[in-house]
Amino acid sequence: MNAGTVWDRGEFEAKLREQGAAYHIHHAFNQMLNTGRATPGQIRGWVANRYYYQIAIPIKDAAVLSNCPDRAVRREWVQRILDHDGHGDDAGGIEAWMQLAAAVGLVHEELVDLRHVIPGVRFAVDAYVNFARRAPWQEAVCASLTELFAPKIHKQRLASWPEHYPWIEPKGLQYFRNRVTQARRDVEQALEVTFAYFTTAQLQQRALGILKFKLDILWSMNDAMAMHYGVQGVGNER
Ligand code: AHQ
Repeated sequence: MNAGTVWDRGEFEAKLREQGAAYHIHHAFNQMLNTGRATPGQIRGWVANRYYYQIAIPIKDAAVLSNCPDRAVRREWVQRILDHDGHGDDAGGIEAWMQLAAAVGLVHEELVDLRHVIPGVRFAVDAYVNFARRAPWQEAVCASLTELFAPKIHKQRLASWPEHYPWIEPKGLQYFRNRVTQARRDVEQALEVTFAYFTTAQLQQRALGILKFKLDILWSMNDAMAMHYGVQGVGNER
């Protein structure tokens, strides 16, 4: 607890980064995926369920924009929507996720009709979108800071999937390649907003609680997928 004292930027960022211990890279389902123990069925289930998260991100980001009166912030934040929906010649991240789905053997129809999305994933994703709709826009920005930890998980997939899952066409992994740099850029803006808004000891504790909420969203998505598709391997230390 920082009862009374306000952390400076460095201390505050360090406290945010400490929360990485609860990031879903440590979840048994993700560890199974990234250590080559997943079956094609489990990988297809993960891709189909994470598609629901991916198509929710632009909706979530549009909710942030709709609550944000600051034009300078909106000018930067809007890039997130373009990254996913596409813009000009860039087909965008949702299209890249469709390439991933095709590469793991999902038929386009069964991906986009969401037939494989399990209740726990749907509820967790909807909780994130609804949070962004009703919370102060700065709190929704803070929630995106789970991306502090995202480059590592994308790089982990890029390093391990080709070796463990040679049956997945390499171009299917383009989404992960794109996100390594996009996540880093996203985090820069989200940290600036967070440092500028969460300026008291109490607000900084609120920021940690918001990040924990989003970490729990990602964690519970993996819990639901582990229950539904099974998970072989290590337990879930958190
Ligand atoms: O592909 C991901 C993505 O576009 C985003 C946007 C961001 C947000 O606004 O909350 N978070 C996020 C994440 C993506 N991929 C996840 C993964 O494990 O592939 C990680 C996730 C995140 O760390 O929040």
